[in-house]
Amino acid sequence: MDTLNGYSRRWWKEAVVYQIYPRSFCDSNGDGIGDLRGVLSKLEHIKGLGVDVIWLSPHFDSPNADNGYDIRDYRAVMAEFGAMADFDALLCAIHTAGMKLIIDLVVNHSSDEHVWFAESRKGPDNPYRDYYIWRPGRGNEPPNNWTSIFLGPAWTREGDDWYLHLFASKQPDLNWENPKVRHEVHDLMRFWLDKGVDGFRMDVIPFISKDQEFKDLLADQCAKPQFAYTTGPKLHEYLQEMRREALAPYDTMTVGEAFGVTLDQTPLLIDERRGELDMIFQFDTVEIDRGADGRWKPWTLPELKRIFTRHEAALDKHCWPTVFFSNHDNPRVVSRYGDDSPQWRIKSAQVMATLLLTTKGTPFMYQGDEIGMTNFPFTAPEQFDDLWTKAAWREEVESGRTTSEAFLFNQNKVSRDHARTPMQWSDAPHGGFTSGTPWLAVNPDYVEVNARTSGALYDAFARLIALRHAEAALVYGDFRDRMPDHPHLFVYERTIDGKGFVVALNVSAEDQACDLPGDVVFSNYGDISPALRGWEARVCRL
Ligand code: TEU
Ligand code: CA
Repeated sequence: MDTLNGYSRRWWKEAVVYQIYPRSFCDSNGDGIGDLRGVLSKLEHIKGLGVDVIWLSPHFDSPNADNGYDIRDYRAVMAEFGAMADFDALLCAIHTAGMKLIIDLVVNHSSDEHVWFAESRKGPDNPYRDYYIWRPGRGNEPPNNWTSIFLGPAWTREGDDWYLHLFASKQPDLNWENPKVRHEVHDLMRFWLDKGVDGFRMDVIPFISKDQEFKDLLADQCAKPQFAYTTGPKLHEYLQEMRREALAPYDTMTVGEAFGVTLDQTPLLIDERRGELDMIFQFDTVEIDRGADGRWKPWTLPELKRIFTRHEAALDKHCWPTVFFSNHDNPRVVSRYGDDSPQWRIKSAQVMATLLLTTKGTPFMYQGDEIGMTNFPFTAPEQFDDLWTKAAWREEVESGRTTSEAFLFNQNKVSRDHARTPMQWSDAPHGGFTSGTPWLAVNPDYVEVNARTSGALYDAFARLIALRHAEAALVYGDFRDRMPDHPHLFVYERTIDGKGFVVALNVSAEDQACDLPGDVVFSNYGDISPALRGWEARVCRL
């Protein structure tokens, strides 16, 4: 097998992935909702970055309790997004443009409006009863103390029994213990693979196996139950079966959303000799600003840098990491890790782009990163769409435990809706996203922040992606942090047998002295100075 620096060479290790949240990307018909024709109309914008793979967030028929992460029919396209013919046309155009498409596999749970659940809830004798997880309560109390990630009990009562939902009550968990359920999943995977999709991003996949004892969470597990929900006894058996039964005949890439998986557990999911997943998303970079209670907390650069060193040490050459700072569940990169003031917005977003694209692991960028979109300035609870935020409002504010000011302060830091406001294509009304009324308000900064004003950032992405594609050391090279304790500089090497690059990032607005080689292959400043200037990014050949 072809190897480089001890790694097996794979197309998905060398790829850069661009995530689309279709609802908010581009609306082609003026109904205020992004759609597949809209995506098709913007393929040149994506292709121009040089990305290799598009990941499409759920495009399936759904009542949208959680914007498509609650699927009613796994084989149908969401009506607002178009028809199957639009999906086929999009897939064909993506392949013609030399890119690949991965889709979202959301099979820990379905919608409660899925026909399986409509049957299942009819009663204990229904043939679909065992497609979901029903248990008797403890008197009038739920079967155990498990809580939903979206707050409140993870069980809802219907008749004498309760059904399990680790997310919203409209997202009942599928019963993977039932072989019929597993066959259904393999079957629907083959349905999309036979159409030609190139793989899957798997939603909360480590939650699929449940310990059948359904024991109570211990007191110290309750604040972050995700770490308990990923330890089901048959997880690895199910993933190996999925690889054999569904994926094996196809040339795919898979990436599991590993919410609640520790770094120690990671090789069990991605070691290539085990035949489970190709990659997972590890949550440490995006949880750097979350406290033990899940609320926002300040973070420091040395903490962020340590994550990269930890990954390098924990994952051997049979494992392949991912890098991401954004997705549809997170605030905007530039507001969170950079400086979204007019003076530094582009430069600091370029620094984060440089980190994303020159460190170890397959990089995942999210729509709007390339134009430096910022967090939305939320001022009132009615502005939020996310069901999680609405649940938090009820649980925290309506109960009197938190003031609305404190709630808004925190949500302005952490809300998932920051990522979900529509793409800002131009300074036309609603940022050029729609000719109608957008389903979620466009960020009011669209006049200054849009695809037309942010070319310098888009170009930096394109140059960095081209560089990564040209230089094997930026993909397969070892990672070494040169100054782990420096509070403002992130300076690291990417080398194979001592040859490669040093990347220097100034994560501050002030000049920072730094000794670097003179052979500069990327810079976000027009000239080279002895010190690194505010939010300067430089890549030098060693
Ligand atoms: O996310 C899992 C999930 O729990 C995240 O929302 C996580 O809590 C958050 O990123 C922490 O900051 C997946 C999807 O990505 C999300 O959009 C869905 O709402 C959820 O599963 C349920 O399907
Ligand atoms: Ca539309």
